[in-house]
Amino acid sequence: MKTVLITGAAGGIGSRLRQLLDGVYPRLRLSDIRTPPDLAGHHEFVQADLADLAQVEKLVEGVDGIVHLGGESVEQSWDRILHANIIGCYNLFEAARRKKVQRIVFASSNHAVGFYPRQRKIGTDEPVRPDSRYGVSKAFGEAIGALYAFKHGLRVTCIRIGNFGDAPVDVRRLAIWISPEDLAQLVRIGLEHPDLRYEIFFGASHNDRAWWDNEAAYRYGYRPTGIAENFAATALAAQRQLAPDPIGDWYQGGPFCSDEFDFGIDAAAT
Ligand code: 15L
Repeated sequence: MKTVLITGAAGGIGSRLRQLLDGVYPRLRLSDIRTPPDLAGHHEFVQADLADLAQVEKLVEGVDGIVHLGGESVEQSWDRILHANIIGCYNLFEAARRKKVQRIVFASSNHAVGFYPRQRKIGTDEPVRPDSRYGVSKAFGEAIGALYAFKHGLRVTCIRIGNFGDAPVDVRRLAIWISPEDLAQLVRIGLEHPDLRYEIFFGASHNDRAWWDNEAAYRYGYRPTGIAENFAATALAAQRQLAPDPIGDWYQGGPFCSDEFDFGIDAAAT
């Protein structure tokens, strides 16, 4: 990989990843709909709206690999999700095909499978169970990734990011936390591993309370260094201050599941 593009480079994850990948690849091209305030002078920055295919084609020209973080990062109206996460994601893959980009790492989310109960351990071969319009857009991204991998020969990695941050801060996040360094490690597997065609990984650190079997990532050499249990005392104390959320506390997606939930509380047993 000589030139790597990061979309969504102004966001929380994008800002950390561009620091962690600085110097790993000869050139980083950064993009977002808005200019990051802390842009380092030696990086190329291209402002682009991913919903405009012509802009995206220009953006990916000359790029070897893409880390696609761009789009809405939480639940939003259908209109906003459609624009940024559905049309934007399609344009990204289609422009990459046209401009012969070799690899895409797609930032999927745990919300693609948020409606699995916490008591059930799942692998990446279970059907999706999105918990929001946002989660549906992530399942769409995984599906379009498979299409472009198997029909057009791109190498695609979808990372179902759990909760990204320096530490897990409550019970849910003790199970799904990923440190910035561990996410960077997974991204590098996606950009570099020679055998990879299409894979879905869970974006999680070494979490003893995990609800996910991340065997696929381990098979490709992932060795997380973040250990959630090191933060357990603080996270459990913080959890005691939170109001109970019977639906959100039952399902893996947490508040994304209880938000707009009108199915009846008895439904929360499957
Ligand atoms: C996500 O997908 C979001 O982008 C992030 O803001 C968090 O809400 C995270 O999931 C989570 O589930 O905690």
